Amino acid sequence: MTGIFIALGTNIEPRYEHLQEALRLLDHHNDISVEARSPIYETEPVGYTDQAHFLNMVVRIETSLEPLELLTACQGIEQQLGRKRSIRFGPRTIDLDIIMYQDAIIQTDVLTVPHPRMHERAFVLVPLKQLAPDVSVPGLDKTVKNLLEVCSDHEKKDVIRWNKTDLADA
Ligand code: PH2
Ligand code: MG
Ligand code: MG
Repeated sequence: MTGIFIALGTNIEPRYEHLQEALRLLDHHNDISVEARSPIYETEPVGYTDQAHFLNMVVRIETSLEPLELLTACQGIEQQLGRKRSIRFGPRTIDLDIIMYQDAIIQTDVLTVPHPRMHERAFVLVPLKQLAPDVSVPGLDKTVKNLLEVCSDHEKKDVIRWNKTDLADA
């Protein structure tokens, strides 16, 4: 069984609180339970680089929601946390991306699963590997571990374990 995985990212303070609140709202949703969570990582922004560092993590959930229903639930949580969509790939209070939904391969205007850029993003693969190193990514037929092996060292060094105690340095 592949599992259902959601990647979380935030780069607007208070970042840790945004992660906590998103996890709370996910788990309190009637049809979603958070089964496992990765450690938190502090990561260099990818894509649009002139922005603050992110905190990223991945969770494995169980849900009776279909993928598009799950997308709606995730967007609802993003909105509750006050997300405003302006710059593509730009700063965000919270981003919840469905990265895998069991063995599903989905391509619609609003949702692509597995996430189309997950295979090249160390900020997704590093936390995902903590939960599911040997899961094969649908459509790519490579495991998470394999994908991370071919990810550039440059990308990987930009993903660093973060602890709540690091808040003291902020
Ligand atoms: N999300 C993006 C764009 N760039 N970079 C990092 N490090 N982490 C993210 O979550 C992230 C990003 C678009 O969703
Ligand atoms: Mg995203
Ligand atoms: Mg998103």
